[in-house]
Amino acid sequence: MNMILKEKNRLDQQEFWKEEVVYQIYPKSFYDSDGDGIGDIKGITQKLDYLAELGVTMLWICPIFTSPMVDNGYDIADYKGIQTEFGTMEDLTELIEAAKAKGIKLILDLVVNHSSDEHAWFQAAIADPASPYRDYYIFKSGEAGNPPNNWRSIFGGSVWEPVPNEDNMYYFHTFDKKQPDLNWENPALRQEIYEMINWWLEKGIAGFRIDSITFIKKDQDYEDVAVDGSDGFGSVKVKTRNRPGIEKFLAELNRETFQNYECVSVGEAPGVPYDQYDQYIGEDGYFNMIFDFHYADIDVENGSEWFRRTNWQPQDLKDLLFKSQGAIQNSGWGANFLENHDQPRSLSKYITDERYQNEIGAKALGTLFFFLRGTPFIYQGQEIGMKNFQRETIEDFNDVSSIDNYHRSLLEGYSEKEALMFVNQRSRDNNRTPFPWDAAENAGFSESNEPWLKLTGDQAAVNAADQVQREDSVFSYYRQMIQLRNHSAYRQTLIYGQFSPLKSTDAVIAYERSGNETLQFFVNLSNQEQEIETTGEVLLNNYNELQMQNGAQVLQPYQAVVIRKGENHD
Ligand code: TEU
Repeated sequence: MNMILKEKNRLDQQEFWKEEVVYQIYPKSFYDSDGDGIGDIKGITQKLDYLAELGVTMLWICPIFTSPMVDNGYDIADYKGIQTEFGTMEDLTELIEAAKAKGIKLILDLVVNHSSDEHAWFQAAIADPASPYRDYYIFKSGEAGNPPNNWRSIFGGSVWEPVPNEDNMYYFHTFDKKQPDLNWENPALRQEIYEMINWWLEKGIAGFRIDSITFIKKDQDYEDVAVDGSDGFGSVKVKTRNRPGIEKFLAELNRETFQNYECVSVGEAPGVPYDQYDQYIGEDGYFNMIFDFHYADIDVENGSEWFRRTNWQPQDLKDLLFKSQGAIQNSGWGANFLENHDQPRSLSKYITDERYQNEIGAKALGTLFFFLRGTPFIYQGQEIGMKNFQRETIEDFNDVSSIDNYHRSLLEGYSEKEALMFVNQRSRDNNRTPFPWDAAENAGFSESNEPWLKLTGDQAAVNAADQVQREDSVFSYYRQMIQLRNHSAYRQTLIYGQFSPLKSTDAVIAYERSGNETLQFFVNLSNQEQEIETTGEVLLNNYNELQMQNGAQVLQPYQAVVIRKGENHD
């Protein structure tokens, strides 16, 4: 009984961050305002009308801080500086103000598992082993001429990099060698991080998405792990992702920063089992919400190894999605997404029949994720139905992990053609291509004809200018979904209503939200007709009609509908 009461209280509890619709911007690829081929902060400010028209209420901007850009800004050299190619602090202040005037808040990306090796702390740490900054990072001696252990970094190769000009000495990096991990065991380092976070919050940003935060605690034994690939290494995740002891760091982080502000904290938290969601997003959780990757990585066995592909079926996605929603609802609040800057395009990933990797498919997927319980996150380009590209050579890729996965695939015995196929399917560059604003040769992204990354090339078919003015476009459908969630009579139900799964055929994902209304959602994830059982008013439909055949309602291939059952009276 107590449990149920607690649940009810949680559901009723209104919070500004539960009501937002977030739009994720990859600044390098959004809009280039100064013609250097690279998107920038002013470019975002100039496109605020587009975002306001879509109806989003919050922007998450991927890292814009001073960086050598080895991992496109996830390698920070100065946490309080702005990368020159993105603009200046004044540009950011101007963006915060201009967005605020349109009712749009801003959150930034907080990357504190690691810094860049060009950060002043790391430079001091390697210049002098006696420096107080030495202990801001993780240094260890090698074993008989080998690195301290056999852990494989997320971007390939050993996690250990020899320290220049020192004998048998290595530093630790979970990701690229230019991203040395910060040593969270050191209280002085932790205090510097908290001070920096508070400094940003004082500047008027609405909060943070917190990068790779489940990696901050490393098993202190640093022992070898089981080898799991032909490269002779074992995944670093085994000993560094969501490990015992992390709870102390995360609770302290929250206590020293987020908790003291009217702000939102969204943790990137792959690897957290559902029975620990209470600690992460429960009443006294470390974060307001977290991203759950259990279903995002359905097509590959392990998020960072793209050659291990799965043969998933819609029923698997349904099971994972329902499990995820159940766990989140039991504990707190979720951050729902189809895409982000690390994932391929959802149309290419989740719609297995290529003929439906079109506007029908994009709207079906939109319906599937947007009305789940939690705050929806839309990734730039998803709202116009962008798809993956096909590159002919590995030379055309920029992303560090694409290049690593290509070589790892070859090492595992796949041919060059197969390796390229894996990378084309999963490359993080798929979602990082310059945004197609119109049908021009450079897609209106930049005055430069040489953007930093090749376009997808299909801007004639998929571009914002066309999408915005066409009533039946994916953009218009997203706008309708946002209107329905945030500005209609169903707002209370769509934001705060209870989630429950509905029974359906294997290929249909069906669920219900109930608050002061009851709404039902049906999404056919197959190219076959599917019968569903429902009655009520159709509020949203990616086809012109919902057909009846032999007394039953039948969804067409990849059809999605939202049905209003009616009002609830207590
Ligand atoms: O990604 C962290 C990370 O672990 C992801 O690779 C995650 O495992 C995967 O998305 C789950 O499928 C973050 C950033 O999002 C990424 O862009 C950075 O490259 C990385 O951290 C390093 O900062």
